[in-house]
This record gives sequence, structure tokens and C-alpha cells, in this order.
Amino acid sequence: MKNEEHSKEHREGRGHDLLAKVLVIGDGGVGKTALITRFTEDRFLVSYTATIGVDFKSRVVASGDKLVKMQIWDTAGQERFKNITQAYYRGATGILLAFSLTDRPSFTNIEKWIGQIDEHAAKECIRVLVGTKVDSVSDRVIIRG
Ligand SMILES: Nc1nc2c(ncn2[C@@H]2O[C@H](COP(=O)(O)OP(=O)(O)OP(=O)(O)O)[C@@H](O)[C@H]2O)c(=O)[nH]1
Ligand SMILES: [Mg+2]
Repeated sequence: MKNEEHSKEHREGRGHDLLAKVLVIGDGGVGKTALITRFTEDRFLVSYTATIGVDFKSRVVASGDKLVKMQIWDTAGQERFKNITQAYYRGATGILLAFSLTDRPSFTNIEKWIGQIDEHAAKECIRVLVGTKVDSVSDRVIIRG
């Protein structure tokens, strides 16, 4: 990145120094939208409204002396949206793959989702696996071995 891109004027012009594109994937209902809403708006989404296609959210975070804009693509987990969401893998800086600790199929499907990443994402893309709903202790079915 060129020096002038870090200048104060440049940052003030667009509000950040770096842009990180984060794709969030995983089965329907595991809590992707809830996780992103907590991160961007600091509130918990109680009701479930399935995401249709892809939604966009963003938040600027400080990293050292840089401001990083996290541009987050919240994808639909339902199988019928697969063709739409696949188009977003290629441009992702990082991919967050979510499964629910209370839903075994969402855990088993991790393998399928990794296959999607291998097929559609850039090789250098950073991958993070997240188990959601850790608070639902009595419903938990995925236990650390
Ligand atoms: N107890 C508990 N419930 C959660 C948590 N995260 C999400 N939920 C609930 O799980 C349901 C589904 O959450 P969503 O975030 O809409 O699921 P999603 O992964 O975006 O689903 P799709 O958009 O269909 O792919 C909602 O009723 C949330 O309130 C969590 O950490 N704990
Ligand atoms: Mg959603």
C-alpha cells in the first residue's frame, strides 16, 4: 500500500485505512446473523428471520495505529441460496464458518462447507471455525472430546 494511502486526509476521506472483507457461512439457523448483529450493533437478535441471499454489515475497528473497516457478508445458510452465496467467496479476505453446538447436522456439515471454501475461495483466505450457542448448556450436543 502506498504511503499517501495512510495519510490523515486519506483516512478522513473514507473513514478507514484498510478494508477486510469477511464472509460468514454455515447452516441455516446456526446464528450467523445474530453473531454479526452483536458485533456491528451490540444487540442480541432473539427472533429467527432466515437471511435471503446475502446481507451486508460493517464496523470499523482499530488495529495498532490503523483503522480497519470490516465489511461483513452475512450469507443465507439455506441450501436453496447456495448459487447466490457462492459468488461472494472469491473476494473474501477471511471466512468465518459457523456451526451450532446445539445442532449436530450443522457440525457434520462443516466438511461440506470446507469443500465449498476449497472450491470457491482464494487460497490465502483466512479461515475461522466458530461454535455458536455455547450459552444453551442443556441443548448442547457437540462436546469437546
Ligand atoms: N441461545 C442462543 N441462541 C442464539 C444464539 N445465536 C443465535 N441464536 C438464535 O438462533 C436463531 C437463528 O439465528 P440467526 O442468526 O438468524 O441464524 P442464521 O445462521 O443467520 O440463519 P440463516 O440466515 O437462515 O442462515 C435465532 O432465534 C437466534 O436468536 C446464541 O448464541 N445463543
Ligand atoms: Mg441469517
